[in-house]
Amino acid sequence: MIQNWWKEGVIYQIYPRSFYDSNGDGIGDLNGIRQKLPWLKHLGVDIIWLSPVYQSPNDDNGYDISDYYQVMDEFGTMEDFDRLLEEIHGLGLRLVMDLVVNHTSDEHFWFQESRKSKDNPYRDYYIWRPPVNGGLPNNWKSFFSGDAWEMDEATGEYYLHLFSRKQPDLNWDNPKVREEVYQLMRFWLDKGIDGFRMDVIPFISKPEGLPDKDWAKIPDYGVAYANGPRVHEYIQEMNREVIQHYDMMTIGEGVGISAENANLYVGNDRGELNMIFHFDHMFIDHGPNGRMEKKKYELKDFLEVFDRWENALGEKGWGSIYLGNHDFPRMVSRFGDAENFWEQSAKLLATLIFTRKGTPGVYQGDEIGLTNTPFESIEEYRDIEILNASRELKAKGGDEKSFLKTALTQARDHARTPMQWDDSANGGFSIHTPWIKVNPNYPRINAKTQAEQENSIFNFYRQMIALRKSHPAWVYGDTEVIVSGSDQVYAYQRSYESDSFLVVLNFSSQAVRHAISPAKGAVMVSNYAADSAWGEYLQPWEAVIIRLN
Ligand code: ISL
Ligand code: CA
Repeated sequence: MIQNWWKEGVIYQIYPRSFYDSNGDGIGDLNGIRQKLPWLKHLGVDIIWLSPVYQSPNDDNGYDISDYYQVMDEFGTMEDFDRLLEEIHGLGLRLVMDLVVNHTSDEHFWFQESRKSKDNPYRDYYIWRPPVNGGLPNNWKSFFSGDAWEMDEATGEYYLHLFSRKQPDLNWDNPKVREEVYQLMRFWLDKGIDGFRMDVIPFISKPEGLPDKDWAKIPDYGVAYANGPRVHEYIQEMNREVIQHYDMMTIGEGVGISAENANLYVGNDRGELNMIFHFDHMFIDHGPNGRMEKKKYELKDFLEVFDRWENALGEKGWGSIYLGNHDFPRMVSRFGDAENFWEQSAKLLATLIFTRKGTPGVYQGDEIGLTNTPFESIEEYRDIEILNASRELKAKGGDEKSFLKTALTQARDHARTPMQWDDSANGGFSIHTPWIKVNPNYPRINAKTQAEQENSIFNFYRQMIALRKSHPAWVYGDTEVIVSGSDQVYAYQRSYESDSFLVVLNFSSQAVRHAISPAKGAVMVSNYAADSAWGEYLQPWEAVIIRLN
């Protein structure tokens, strides 16, 4: 397997609004990130993925960009950005920016022009359609509730928006749009950034004629909009025009990409992307209408995703392994047992992330075991997705109580509460009241305490990252699944040349007798004390790594 820095590195995602506020306005910023770089260096990660910091009216927290060449005022200046990049590189780290080009903000100059008249030179930068029989052009729905079309009075036509009405979709069939995108990519790459995470990149090509969707047959919105007819043509063109001219990493947000078609995007013979973040495990509890239609699932179905994807990518593709980002509740609350086995389950999930094949991704705060926040009312939420859904529910007269209860485990805002740095006011995130509620557990769960305690989740992450770097088996080794299909135990082996390691995980809050008996081998890592680890029974959420030779 070809060796690359983006296979060997560990990604750390920063959500800038919530990382660290350096100037006391309650909003995280670029200088705040710069001040906290030693934290990332100490943790041992290599690649920072920065959620959008471009100019934006923040309808969707920066995923609605009004100027790709400016930094958001609230986050600082271009000088602050340049200095941040310089210090990141000075520490031997890399910076990957978010590329959000399926849509812009409606406040972007292109859209402001586009909406003026049907013959404006920017008209075809977006997707406009006249009413059909006095109504909507088709039955497409928005991720953020309601229809994907908005009527614009100036010209009496609708524009398409797969996300909010303040996020009009760009028309990628227009070569001028593609050239604009390549130009802005070069602008940031020429500054020296090391790559892009590409927001909903499988959505950029829309089918000819925009036919209605057969919603009854579509498992989720991602599948509905992904993999349009010209998506590969466009990504290959982007690769020829931009990507191949830089030593950079590309990671697509793979909403709607399945294991079966993944290598069309990431196969090393395709000239497209290095890897994608797929969602098969992240959407596992979502119904056809999304996260608020919460679905039960079994552990074996969750774990099977990891095996299936690794097999599908094979030698040609490359994967990513992550359990949380800014769009999902906290991983330990979701996949672990934050109430009863917070520390053990957070460590077990980390073990999975760092020992499977694929580039590991850590979402800010997961390294200290941040949990979901007990939001008390809809007023405490900030995210457009949940606020729109709540408005829609109220209009339909739905059950608000049960909606709020579901939101406690499903809302995106759980990932967006401020990073908890210490036990001072606001978790040490800001001297000002933050833009979003701080999790009240910050006196107990915070970075300072985590760094001080020898056996903390944070120090376990450090240990796992160091381990991953100490043996090529963790990056390039093959995986052999030893135990799967169980509702508790999962075990696999990673091997490379003469190295071989066994990973055993008890994904449950009950002790379980196991039948795994390596002929020989020494415990290298465990999330239990040496005298209680790796006995006849696996302890609740026990994670153990055994060196086999
Ligand atoms: O969170 C979701 C809706 O329930 C996801 O489906 C999400 O919208 C999807 O993964 C796309 O996410 C990305 O693009 C969105 C933005 O809101 C997300 O934050 C971003 O990660 C629109 O730009
Ligand atoms: Ca600030």
